[in-house]
Amino acid sequence: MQKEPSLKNSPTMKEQPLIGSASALTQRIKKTARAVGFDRVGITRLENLAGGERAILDWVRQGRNGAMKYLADFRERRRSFFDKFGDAKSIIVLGVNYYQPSQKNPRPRSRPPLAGHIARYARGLDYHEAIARRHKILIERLSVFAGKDFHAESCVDSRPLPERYAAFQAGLGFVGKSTALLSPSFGPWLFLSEIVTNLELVPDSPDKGTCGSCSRCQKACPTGALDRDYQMDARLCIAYLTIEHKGTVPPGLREKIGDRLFGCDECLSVCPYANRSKPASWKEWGPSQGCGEWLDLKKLFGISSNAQYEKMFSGTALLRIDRKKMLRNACVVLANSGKRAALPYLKKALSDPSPLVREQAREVRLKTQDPGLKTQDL
Ligand code: B12
Ligand code: SF4
Ligand code: SF4
Repeated sequence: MQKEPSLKNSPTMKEQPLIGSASALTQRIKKTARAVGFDRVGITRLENLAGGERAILDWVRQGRNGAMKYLADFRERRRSFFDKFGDAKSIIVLGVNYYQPSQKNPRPRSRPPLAGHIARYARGLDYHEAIARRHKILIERLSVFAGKDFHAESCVDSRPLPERYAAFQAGLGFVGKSTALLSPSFGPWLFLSEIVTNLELVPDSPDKGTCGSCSRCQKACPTGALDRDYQMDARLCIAYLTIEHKGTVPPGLREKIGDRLFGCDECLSVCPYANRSKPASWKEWGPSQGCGEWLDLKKLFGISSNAQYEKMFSGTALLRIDRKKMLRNACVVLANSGKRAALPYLKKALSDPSPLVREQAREVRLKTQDPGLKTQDL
């Protein structure tokens, strides 16, 4: 497990400011980023993002963003971010491997009898926080040698940047038909983030990889969300339905969610590039951190308030949603389990304080794996 670097270990001010070419500065930045713990680092220029920005606008025009308003507002958010920044020139694109092998038979984290599956990216600690902490260290270190006018902004997920496109341009990998950025070294299991800066750096070349004739992800997607090459309809994606979607899960999609309680990894797991995975080195994604692969649905129904939910999942990405959305998802997974043991929890959900949970419990129907179970049992 890699030791987390600290500000204390950073180079001292005794170190001389670098006087040299953009190429030497670029190399030094890359070396520093690797020392801070980033598995992949590449450089692109602001003007190289135009293709990715157009793709987002076009995608939103087709309504494929569903209710994700922050993507509908992309153009305005981008303008405001870069106007405020002023002289942005280069983008340092960083990749962090988050792959953890599925635990075979761990105790006490084995699969509970009524369990919901958590996508790999959310099993450890919240990646936004973990990556932002390392960005802070990296920016501090860069400011020692990058010159007195150095200016940088940290971007993890929420800034108006097409992160996959930026990573493709910076040579970290290529965008597959699943829409994921596939790294030749780590497959699809890379978190992406960027440091936007006013430094003149030497850009890398875009990655040349392709999917070829493969279409495994499109065939494996349970809901048909990958209906076009390199583009998804987010309204159908289980990651969207379990995290971003606000109402009850529409019939027809509910059943396809299966046991997925938070996010979905199907299109990533079937990808041939997934075989390139290596266990992550950041302790934040280690097996002793976060919530792990399975959540006990019975325990979820014991959470009576948002405050209790926040306390239970503090520091994890599960706080991207609140208690009511988590219990909505749990109702869907319970119903999909088709198990008689699910009934008491669905009955409890019918009188939950949240209208969303009550509504979802009413809408779901237990699958009839057990011939004795009838809809009226609810
Ligand atoms: C909104 C969003 C979602 C939405 C929509 C996803 C989507 N495919 O658009 C939902 C909620 C469904 C989602 C799901 C997931 N997400 Co998400 N998401 C984002 C977010 C915030 C914005 C993405 C966006 O703008 N989408 C709009 C589309 C149009 O843009 P795009 O996918 O970025 O790129 C398109 C174009 O640029 C163009 N393109 C780019 N390069 C190239 C090259 C060529 C040759 C071509 C033809 C096209 C092309 O095609 C791409 C696909 O349409 C980003 C962070 C960010 N700021 O970028 C994270 C991000 C994309 N998500 C991420 C992750 C981890 C996930 C999940 C794996 C989580 C999970 N397990 O449940 C799933 C993966 C599902 C999937 N197959 O994409 C990572 C992806 C890392 C990686 N290695 O790819 C990101 C980058 C977050 C991060 N900081 O690491 N996500
Ligand atoms: S994350 Fe799941 S639902 Fe979404 S596109 Fe991939 S396989 Fe389909
Ligand atoms: S599964 Fe095949 S088509 Fe899909 S992203 Fe991976 S290589 Fe590309």
